[in-house]
Amino acid sequence: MGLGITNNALSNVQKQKVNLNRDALPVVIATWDVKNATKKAWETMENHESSLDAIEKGCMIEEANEKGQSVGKGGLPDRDGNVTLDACIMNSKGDCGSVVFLKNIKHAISLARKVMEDTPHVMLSGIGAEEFGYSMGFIKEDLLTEASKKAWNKWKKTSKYEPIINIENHDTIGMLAIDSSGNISGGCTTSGLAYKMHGRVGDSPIIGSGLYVDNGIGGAVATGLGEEVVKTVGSFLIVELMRQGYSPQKACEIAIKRIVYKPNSNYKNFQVGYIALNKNGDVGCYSIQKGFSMTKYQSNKNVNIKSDSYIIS
Ligand code: SD4
Repeated sequence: MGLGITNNALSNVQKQKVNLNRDALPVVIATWDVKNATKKAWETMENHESSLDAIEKGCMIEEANEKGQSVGKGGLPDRDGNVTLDACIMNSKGDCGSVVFLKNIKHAISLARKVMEDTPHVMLSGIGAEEFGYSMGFIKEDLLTEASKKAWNKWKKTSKYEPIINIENHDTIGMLAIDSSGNISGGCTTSGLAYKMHGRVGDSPIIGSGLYVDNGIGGAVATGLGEEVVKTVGSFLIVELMRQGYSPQKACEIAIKRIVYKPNSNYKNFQVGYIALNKNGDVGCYSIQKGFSMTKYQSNKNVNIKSDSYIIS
C-alpha cells in the first residue's frame, strides 16, 4: 500500500477525532450471544461511567455465569482437571493489563485491570497473579463446577488426550465499548481451550492477539483457536487495517483470510472469529466457520448478529 493512502488514512483519523458521531454512541459489542453482558456494559455507560468500567462489569457477568463453560467459574478444565483462566484489558489511553494461567480467582478481567492500574507491569502469570489477587482482596474459590467436572470425566473416557477445538465449544468473551465521549476500551476473558495441556496460554490475554485498542482508530478482539490468532497477531492487524482506512467489517475479513491463506493452513478444522469497532461506532465481525455471532448494544437495542464466514457451506 502506497504512502499516499497511508497519509489519507491518517488525515481521516484526525477528522474522526474532531467529528465524533455522537448520535451513534455509546456502543458495546461482544463475541457470541451474551446479551446480559452487553446489557450490563451499556447500562454502565448510560450511568456515565467509562467504557473501561463497562468492559469490566460486562465481562464479569459471564465470568460469574457458571453455565458458560469457556469463561470464569464453570469453565472447562485443562486435560488434568485444572481450570486456568486468561484475561486482558485495555483502556483508551493505551494502557493494558493481563493475567495468564490464573487459578482459583473467578474475575480474571478485574485482576487484569488491577495489574494495569496498580502495578508497573503488563502481565502476571500463575501463582504470582493469584497471590497478587489475594493481596488485592480477591476471594479464593474452586472454579471447577460439578457440570464441568462431569464433562471432563466424560472427555477423558473418549479422548485421545489431545486438545481439540470443537467449533461449538468456545465462547470466550471479547468485548469492545466506546462511550459517549468517544473513548474506547476492550477486554477479553476465557478459560481457554478445553482440555488443553497444563500451562497452555492462548491468545486471549496477549495484547495485540486476543485484543487490541487504539483510541484514535478502534479496537478488535478474537475468539477461537488462540494459536492461530497469535501466529497472525490478529487484533493488532485489524486495528492497523482500520488505520489504513478499511471498515471494521473488511478488516475482520482480511485478518481471517490471513489465517486461511497461510501455507498448509488447516483452517477447515478450526474456528477463529473476530469482532471490531471503529471510532465512529461502526462495527464488523467475521469468522472462518459458520456459527459465530456478535452481540451489539447500540441506540437502546441489544441484538445478536450472525456473522458471515469464510466457509459458507
Ligand atoms: C484460546 N481463544 O484460549 C481462546 C479460546 C476461545 O472460547 O476462544 N474459547 O485459544
